Amino acid sequence: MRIDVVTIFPGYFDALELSLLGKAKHKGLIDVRVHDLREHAHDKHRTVDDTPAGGGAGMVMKPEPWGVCLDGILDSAASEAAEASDAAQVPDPDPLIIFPSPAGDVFNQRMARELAEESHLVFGCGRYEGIDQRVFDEYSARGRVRLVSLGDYVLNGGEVASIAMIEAIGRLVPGVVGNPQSLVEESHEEDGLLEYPSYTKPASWRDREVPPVLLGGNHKAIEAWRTEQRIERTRRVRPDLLPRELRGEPRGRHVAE
Ligand code: 6GU
Repeated sequence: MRIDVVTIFPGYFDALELSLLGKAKHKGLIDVRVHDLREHAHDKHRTVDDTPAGGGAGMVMKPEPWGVCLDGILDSAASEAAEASDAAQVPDPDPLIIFPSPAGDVFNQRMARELAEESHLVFGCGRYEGIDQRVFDEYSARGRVRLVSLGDYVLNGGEVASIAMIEAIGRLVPGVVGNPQSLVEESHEEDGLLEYPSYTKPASWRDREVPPVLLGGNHKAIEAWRTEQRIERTRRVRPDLLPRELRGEPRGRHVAE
């Protein structure tokens, strides 16, 4: 998977070198390319923002540097796809451009799974006052664009949101997570219940014991305990995630997400 990021703060994305995602980069499973938007601002001061048309507080990102930078990414994707199809490989579908925005569709595990199927994602990180609307209009007219939000709160820009999405998506790319079973057992996968609590050694720590069932070696009993814990935890903190048949409501269609 190729991932391009457009930002005025490339340093944020140094974090992608760490841990699993860094390994995936080095293994060539995920090809992350970070672009400094300012390098595409061609005036003396490398200006990327200006006052809002019609007045109001804050600044709006100017369309021209976005146009130059995104055109460059789309052109390079098209020429790499042409080379790849010359080499008799599958041609790349159009990249999907994602603009992190509190005004977007809310990101979740289902969206992460969908996006992990893409071969090329472009993250356009704006500051929260926003990017000139014509940038969205231009690239929506020419290809696929999505506005995606992390949830109902405000960040200063799209960088931290992009990193979160890249991590959630990247770990679903085959080969990135060593044991694929660990992807299945997690919260929000399969049945949509939260995870059970985990313990390790020592069996007693500060007079706090590992639940005896986990030390008893009865795998049926362990599985039953874990399921009960997942249901109770979900009921307590995220009742909205409980499947209908566990909600004490009339039985109906099973909704896992
Ligand atoms: Cl994706 N961007 C910004 N700037 N703020 C957010 C967000 C995204 N999601 C929640 N708040």
